[in-house]
Amino acid sequence: MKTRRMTMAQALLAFLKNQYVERDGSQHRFFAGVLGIFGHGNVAGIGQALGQDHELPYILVRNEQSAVHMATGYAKASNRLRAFACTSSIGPGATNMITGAALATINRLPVLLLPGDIFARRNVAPVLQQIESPATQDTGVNDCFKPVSRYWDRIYRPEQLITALPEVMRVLTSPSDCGAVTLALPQDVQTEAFDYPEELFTRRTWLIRRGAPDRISLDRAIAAIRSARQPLIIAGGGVLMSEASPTLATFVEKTGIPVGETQAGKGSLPWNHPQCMGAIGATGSLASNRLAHQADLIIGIGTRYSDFTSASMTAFQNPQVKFVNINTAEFDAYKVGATPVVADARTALEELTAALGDHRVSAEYAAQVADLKAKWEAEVDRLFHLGNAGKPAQSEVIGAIWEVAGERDVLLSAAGSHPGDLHKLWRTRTPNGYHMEYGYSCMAYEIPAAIGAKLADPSRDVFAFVGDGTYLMMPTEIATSVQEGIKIIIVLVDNHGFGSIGSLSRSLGQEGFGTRYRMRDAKTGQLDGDLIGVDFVANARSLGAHAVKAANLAEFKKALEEAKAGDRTTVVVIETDPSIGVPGYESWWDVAVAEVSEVENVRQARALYEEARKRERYHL
Ligand SMILES: Cc1ncc(C[n+]2csc(CCOP(=O)(O)OP(=O)(O)O)c2C)c(N)n1
Ligand SMILES: [Mg+2]
Repeated sequence: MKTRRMTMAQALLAFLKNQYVERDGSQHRFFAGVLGIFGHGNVAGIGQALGQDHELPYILVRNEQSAVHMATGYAKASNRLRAFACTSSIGPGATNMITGAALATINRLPVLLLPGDIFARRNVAPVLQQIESPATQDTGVNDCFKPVSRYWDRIYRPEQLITALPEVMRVLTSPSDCGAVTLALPQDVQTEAFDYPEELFTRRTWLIRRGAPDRISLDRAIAAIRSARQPLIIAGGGVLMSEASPTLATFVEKTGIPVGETQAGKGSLPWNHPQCMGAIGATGSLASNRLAHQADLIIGIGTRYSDFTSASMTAFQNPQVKFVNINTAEFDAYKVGATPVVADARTALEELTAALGDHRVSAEYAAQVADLKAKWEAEVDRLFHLGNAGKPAQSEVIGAIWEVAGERDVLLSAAGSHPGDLHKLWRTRTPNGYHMEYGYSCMAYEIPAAIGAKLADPSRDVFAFVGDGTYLMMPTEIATSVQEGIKIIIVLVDNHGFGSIGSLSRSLGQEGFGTRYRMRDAKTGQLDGDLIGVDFVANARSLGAHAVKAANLAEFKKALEEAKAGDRTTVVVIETDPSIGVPGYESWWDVAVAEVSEVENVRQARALYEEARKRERYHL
């Protein structure tokens, strides 16, 4: 057997750069590079290997958590066909990645995490940053990655890499098991040499399967669709990951079945497609939510049925409602007592289209769908142009971005009050033009993920929509975007605190306690003094961005146009009036209210809550 003598870290990178994927006949390299920060736990191993071979580019970031977000944003924008690896030192560098790992796994997106680990040799323990256990020497902080990873391994001996790496690739390229993969790399083992088989470094291509549905499941799905009077499709992220948008459009044009979109599935159809009813669920449109309430058949495609999608199990009120779920993951296909169709979205839709022939929904149902669509678009137009005197409403800010954004531009966000507003209002023009991380809804995803999305497709402008809270949590990857010359456009909506959690708190009778960015008042002892008033423009400039504050919508649009025309990362700050929210549309989200309280408002909120919960249903 021909072998090559290399350190474990050198062998790992030599393997990664030779991994390719194939879907629909085209092949390309899977790993775009390595993101990270060096410390004593990886500098001599992975750091040395990256330094001597530059084939896989290395990007130095500011925070390990944001390295993972950047990688995840990249993978999402690449429909899981490409990924990054992330390297960290041991201890805090490693544990900084745990939030990112959870986010990637929840969203079923591939990232490879390579945290450094304590000495396998043990004789010098406890080493710097080692957590000790009196019960065992076989534990460390990297064990915390286990519940947030789809595959987890620790490489105690250099040869263990040979059997671990195929598992790593199987999971990262799996349409059903995809998520974060963690290989914990003890700092001494990274540097140890071994005679690796040459075969480990030959080019290997992983087929991204398009699984076909089995005949019996498909027949049952066809029968369910044929007998349904008011069917509704829920398009989830799986539609986009499968690149099934054109197939879905053909299917719904032929059958007339309307489509509601989840956060991850938004943009499955262009906004102005006649069957596109917009967002569904707790942050859904009136059109989708009305149709969901009455539907006798829900066809869930690539959806996890999160509580935002099911409106905490209140969305589907027809006593006869049935479900058909098309999903690559058996786990999701079986949810809500559905007829499971375990298959790739595009393949299943092609087969359904062929099998259904000229089957169409009734003229009466088609008329209701068209009417709801027209009313909903009029509502979006209204919210885009409220003509609010004083500070603009957030819906007007969204409208202004939409009017400036080009056909293929990307709107990206994750947490705050705007994900709900954007889910309802953003008019997605092209697949992947709406990039919302709403599995983990993690503040601080936005800026690094926007860099990742831009890296995935530099031909599209990426607008990262962030609240003042999110910005203050992690603005620092702006420096990375400047370092790499990767332009992103950051829209910073300043409403002086947590608009989202503030209004949630008020709806629970709690008066927004602890959600405003105000000084502690000496008299009251509470955070109800003057506004803190952070200078966001100065902050963004200090990190290297071009930054402006817009006083009104006209200035805001001008600043966005300049940002689009320019080549520098730009932050555009605008203050909004938090008192003008986007309404809810016959939907609900279950957040439990205190059962007993001294406060009358809380008691009232609890009474309403108990009433609303009565609509929650089991679908078995
Ligand atoms: C990392 C993280 N911490 C806490 C939360 C809970 N949370 C959701 S939205 C929000 C407030 C966000 O404030 P901001 O970015 O200003 O947006 P706004 O709500 O004002 O629109 C918080 C604290 C979260 N989603 N992520
Ligand atoms: Mg805010």
